[in-house]
Amino acid sequence: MKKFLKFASVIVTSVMVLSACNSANPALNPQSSKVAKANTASQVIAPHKDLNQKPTPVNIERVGEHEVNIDMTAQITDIEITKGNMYKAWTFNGEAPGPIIVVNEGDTINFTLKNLDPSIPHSMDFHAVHASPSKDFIDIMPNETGSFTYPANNPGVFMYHCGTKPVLAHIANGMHGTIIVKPKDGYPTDSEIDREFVIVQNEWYKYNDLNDFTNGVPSQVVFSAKALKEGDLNTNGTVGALVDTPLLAKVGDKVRIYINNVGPNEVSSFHVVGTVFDNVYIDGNPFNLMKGLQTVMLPASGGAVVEFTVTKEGSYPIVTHQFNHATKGAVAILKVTKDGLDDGSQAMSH
Ligand SMILES: [Cu+2]
Repeated sequence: MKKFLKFASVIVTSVMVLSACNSANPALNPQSSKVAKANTASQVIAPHKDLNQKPTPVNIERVGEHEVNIDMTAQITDIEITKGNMYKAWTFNGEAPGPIIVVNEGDTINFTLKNLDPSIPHSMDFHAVHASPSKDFIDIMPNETGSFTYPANNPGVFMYHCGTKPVLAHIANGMHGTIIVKPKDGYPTDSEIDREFVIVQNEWYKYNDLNDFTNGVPSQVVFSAKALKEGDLNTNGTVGALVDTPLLAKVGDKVRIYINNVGPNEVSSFHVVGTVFDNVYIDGNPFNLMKGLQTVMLPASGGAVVEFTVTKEGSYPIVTHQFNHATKGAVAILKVTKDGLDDGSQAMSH
């Protein structure tokens, strides 16, 4: 038994090292890039062919103590999914995953979707709201605009996505993102937190290939960071983005990460190497507090708030512990230094 355990631990360590290397260097995984590239040329729908719409900043405007206007676009924008490999994504506002939306518990959301796509309808399904799907999540036709009003009465970390048929194609092509509904009394641990980040996990498949979306396995699984405030890192679902530019913290910091798995198909087993989660709020609801977790399971669409303390200097890999997916890109690095600034050291410890 002892022997077996030792063997198992060698295997796990090798897989970790390998996966970290692969994800840090997409050039080591050229096959998946090639596949995506080849398909980009063949399955772009004709009106999208020469389209690469410039990202549109999301407009979030508070118009009352408990009322907020949110204006977003559906648009076609090239997203780099591995170094130099662009995916003509169907997006919200030109980002994939889409821009982070933050509202307060109890807000009424006045939502407007402007569909800049000249050829196909799109829509918006916010998991954070109570709505009539057949009235409030309906298709907006090409070059048209639709407005909807609904309440966000539950705090948490929620997915949003396009709900137009076939939903799988719209999500897998890039129309997904995260909305945080801040609890009206905050989280009980708010005053302890030194740094906050948002990490979103999503998958990429062969370009616009519903058969691959349905029956295949993802060619890339990626983490992106979304900016909570001006100056924060904000990335698309690009393999290696959060290894090349690590998240930063200072020794002793209590770190909070809002996490969301937007899928479309896979589960995430969210884990930070070198620490244990002090607090986990499942789906981001303060009522759902769990203590001392090693890994948080996020179903497709699921979210959580995780909090942990970094006690030593070094690079802490953030992964999905489904290591086939980490190998395909779902790795970020949290670099912890004395002063919380990037000391320029190699991100990966090996
Ligand atoms: Cu859509």
